[in-house]
Amino acid sequence: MTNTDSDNSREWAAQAYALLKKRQEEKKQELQKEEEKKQELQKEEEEKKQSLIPIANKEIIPEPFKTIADPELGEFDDNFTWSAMVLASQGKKINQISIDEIDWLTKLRRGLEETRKGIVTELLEKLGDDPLTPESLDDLETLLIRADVGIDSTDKIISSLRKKLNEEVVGGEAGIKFLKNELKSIIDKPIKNSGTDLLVPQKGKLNVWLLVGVNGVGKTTTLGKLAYLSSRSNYKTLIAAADTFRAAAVEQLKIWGERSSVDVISNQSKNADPAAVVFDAINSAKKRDVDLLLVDTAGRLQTKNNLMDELAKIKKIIDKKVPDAIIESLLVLDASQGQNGLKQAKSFAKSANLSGAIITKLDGTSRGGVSLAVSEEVNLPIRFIGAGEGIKDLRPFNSYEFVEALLADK
Ligand SMILES: Nc1nc2c(ncn2[C@@H]2O[C@H](COP(=O)(O)OP(=O)(O)O)[C@@H](O)[C@H]2O)c(=O)[nH]1
Ligand SMILES: [Mg+2]
Repeated sequence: MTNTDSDNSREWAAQAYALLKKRQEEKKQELQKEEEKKQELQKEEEEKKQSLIPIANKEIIPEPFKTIADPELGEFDDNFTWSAMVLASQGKKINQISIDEIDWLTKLRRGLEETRKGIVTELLEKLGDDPLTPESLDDLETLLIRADVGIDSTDKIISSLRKKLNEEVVGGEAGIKFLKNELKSIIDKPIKNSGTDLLVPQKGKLNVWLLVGVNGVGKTTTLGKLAYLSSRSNYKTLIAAADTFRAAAVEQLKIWGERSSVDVISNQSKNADPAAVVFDAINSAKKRDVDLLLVDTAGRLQTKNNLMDELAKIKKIIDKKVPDAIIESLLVLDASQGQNGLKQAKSFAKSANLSGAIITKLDGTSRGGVSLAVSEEVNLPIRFIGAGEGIKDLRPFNSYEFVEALLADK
């Protein structure tokens, strides 16, 4: 972005902020009116009942259905301006942006702060106003490796920067811009190769998304967030609780299911067969004309072979019962595990026939660079990213936004 662009965008951001603020005020007033009306009606009902029914028979009024609150519009600050600028530079119009989007970008940028500090801030501080030199490239190499970008990606980035340095003088800002393009092309490659820019359920078919990965990386949480995204986008959604090894897993899923009004198919008996749960879930999905079936799986690393056998068995059942189902096997990776996560990804990729990755816990890690390594070294398209424990803290992956957040200059 040039200076003039950024001045225009600031002006644009201010207009967007004013519009969102106005919309929020209007919505609040509407909600207040509705609430007043509801209370009046309830009062009338109450009075009617009191006069007709003896006290002992009085019905308990059910608690109002809890909806997920919209985020509040924050201050018109640097976070808002940056997020609005990122949206504007992707061609969004003022009336097309939402508080949700601003909220998410703010969260992503904040989450990647540690990784960013380790790369950009240090590099720019060292450079000052000087252009890049071969020595500063050595520094950058160390910084990228430290941020878990991985050796292959780092080599690629440094050698193309070196080539550029041989041809022309590259200042700090131009260097960052070049770096952004390099990172983006590394992340975009497996996405382009997959032929699908954005992973969404195909209408008219049963889509089955299997979430796989080792214990604790965030499979169940991610599945809950996906159920919310999917049902909110009007896809008929169902959850299969096929992690039958953890007693608490089913309960955990039911809570997530309730939050987004998505049913959970489970089998409470001890040591139930995960494939049997999937079998039941497929039957239900067919009966209900479900668009997307989300399958939670167990992640015991120590019995990896069993795990792989189980996954194969699950896939076999789906193939047999719904031959035209679209199966996605998504590896869930915890960004904070850095190179360890990368090792897991490689071992899963060898035996589990994966079609994509979901990176979680990008909030507050200094190892966010591992996303690059997953793209370059495991060749998996990143489909979603998670940056928090809330139901809205997961979004479809957007490489432009990710790289902008990773290398923002502040
Ligand atoms: N900060 C943060 N925590 C997360 C995120 N995703 C999951 N978690 C937490 O990670 C822990 C393990 O998650 P869980 O879904 O049970 O992992 P599973 O064993 O793979 O199913 C829980 O405490 C989650 O709240 C995320 O994006 N950010
Ligand atoms: Mg789990």
